[in-house]
Amino acid sequence: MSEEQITPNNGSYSADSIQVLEGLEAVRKRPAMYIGDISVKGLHHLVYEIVDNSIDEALAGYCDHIEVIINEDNSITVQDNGRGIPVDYHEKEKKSALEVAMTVLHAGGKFDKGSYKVSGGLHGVGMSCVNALSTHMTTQVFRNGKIYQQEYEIGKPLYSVKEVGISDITGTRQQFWPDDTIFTEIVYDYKILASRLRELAYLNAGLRISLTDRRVLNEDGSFKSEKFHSEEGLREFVRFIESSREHLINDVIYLNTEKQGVPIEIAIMYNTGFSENVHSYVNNINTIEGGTHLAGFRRALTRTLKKYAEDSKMLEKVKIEIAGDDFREGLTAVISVKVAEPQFEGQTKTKLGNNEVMGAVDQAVGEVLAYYLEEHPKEAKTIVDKVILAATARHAARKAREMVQRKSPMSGGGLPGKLADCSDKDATKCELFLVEGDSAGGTAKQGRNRMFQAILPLRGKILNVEKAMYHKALESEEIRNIYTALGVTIGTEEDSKEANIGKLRYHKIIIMTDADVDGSHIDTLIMTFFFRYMPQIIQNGYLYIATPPLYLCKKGKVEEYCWTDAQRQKFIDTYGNGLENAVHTQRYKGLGEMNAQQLWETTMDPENRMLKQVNIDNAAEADYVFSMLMGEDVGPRREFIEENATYANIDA
Ligand code: 0RA
Repeated sequence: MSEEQITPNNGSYSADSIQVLEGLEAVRKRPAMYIGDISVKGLHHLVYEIVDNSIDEALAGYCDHIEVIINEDNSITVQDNGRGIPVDYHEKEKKSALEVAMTVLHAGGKFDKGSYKVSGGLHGVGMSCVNALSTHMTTQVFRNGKIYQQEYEIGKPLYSVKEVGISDITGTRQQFWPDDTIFTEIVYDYKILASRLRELAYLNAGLRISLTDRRVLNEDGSFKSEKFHSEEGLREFVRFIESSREHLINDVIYLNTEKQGVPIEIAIMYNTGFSENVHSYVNNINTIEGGTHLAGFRRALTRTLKKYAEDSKMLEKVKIEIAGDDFREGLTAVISVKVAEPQFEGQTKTKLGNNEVMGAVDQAVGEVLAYYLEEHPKEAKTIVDKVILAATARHAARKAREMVQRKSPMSGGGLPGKLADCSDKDATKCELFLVEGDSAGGTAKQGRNRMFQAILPLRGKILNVEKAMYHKALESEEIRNIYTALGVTIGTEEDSKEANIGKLRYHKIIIMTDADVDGSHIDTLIMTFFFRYMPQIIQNGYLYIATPPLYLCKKGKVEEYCWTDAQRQKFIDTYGNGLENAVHTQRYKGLGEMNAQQLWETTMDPENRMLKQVNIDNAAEADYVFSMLMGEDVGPRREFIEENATYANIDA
């Protein structure tokens, strides 16, 4: 189809139209520039772009319900009960406001000056991008008692906005079909959408969001569906994250205010654990690299607690220096600020740069925390006691850390004896396999390509860092071996968890364990370790999980590895005949049952292997999941494992 033919408004081929088409072409030529990537992430990002517009309408006070539907054909419908996108005809533009919003890049808000537009996905590129990346899109606006409609193909209107009916509701309804010539994956994942929508519901108290999956029927004939709604906002969010942890104090310290024009909402809890888990958001975007809002929060927390402890003479008998870190052991908090013109910096563009926000957050937290401590002397004492304990433990940890650092390759102490290193020294090419058990480790050492693959066998289960104090973790030999093999120093006093990523000796760290329950447990322990101690490794996409096959199927000369029961059944259906089939399939219960050649072919050879990259879509939810998996409560853990296990049940 030529561009002339689909020019809207009966072929009045204006300069505006050409610009529009060029804009949409740019999006299709470099989609990743606009939506991050063209894989699963980008695919789901399309939904967030559309939902964000409805959230803006909610923040403006005109919308309290957003409905998201995954349709049978993997298209997405988003409907809100806001005012509806304006449809007035623009004399100058020669088209309706709706058409401008749907076809002109960055149009969102152009015709909406006075309003407070702060929401917006990571890339904040608006509905026209989604439109450009969809084979088809239909927009309906419910407004003025009428239903208006326009449809598009790869961003180009099929007709001018028209009335298609009457209605007494208001709102906007969008349906789009992602373009499979753009995206490498076009099947929506319910869990990914649910996780983000749940987060959005917590971040926007009072807003009702529903998600329905029309591809999945419940037993009663209804569609799989969930409703997300939080009246208490961040207070409930922080309780959700903390639900598997033992609380140090029962209260949530909470503030919801505006300072220097910056709306600030913060919820704080303390638990009896040892890690700091602060999740920060700017305009509903998770700022995983932190920034000025986080800095202001930390500054106020340290100053206020320190002053309270000094004024109440609790520090008099304490001989050691108390550092910023000590105030944040066992701290879980969610910080959400709304910034009119956010400046995002950092590697992933999720670090807030606006300086004015630091002072605003500092002031807000200082005031509320000081008031809380004065009003709650019992809780205040409990917190300060924990801070003192943390400082004491930190001194012990420093000794342990110095021991590790003495042994690190940087200081000439050499690599762990169990490590079989690779010969290449270029970290971007090198891989480190963390292998369950000495025996599988031995096989991996024989099977590997020693140019770029290093092997570190781990003895059984590594320490559960979720339950251990920092210096205890550093005393564990397995954990020290991982640190020294990676080549990273363990960090400085102020920011002891920040590994020195620049010194990392491998850019692929691959966890290789048996495909059974114990193996999954070890995967989780190692992931927990990285998530808590070196999150940058996950954020940079350096952490992977190997997937060894479950079966080797043989019939005559034909040999096939199978990763699932379905693949095995297919082999039997193709090559088998009757009952003897089970003699032809060899089940691998562990890595150790494969010889070096088999392990290389199936699990280690970059040409054939399938690696799962570990990434954090939603850090707050990951925080909850890790504490739940590693915590005391059996119920939620079993439920989670039953719902998420992917290995065949080989222990049965
Ligand atoms: C601009 C102005 C008005 C509403 C909207 C935008 C709007 C956009 C979207 C996108 C998805 N849902 C939406 N809901 C509303 C208000 C115009 C008025 O009535 O004064």
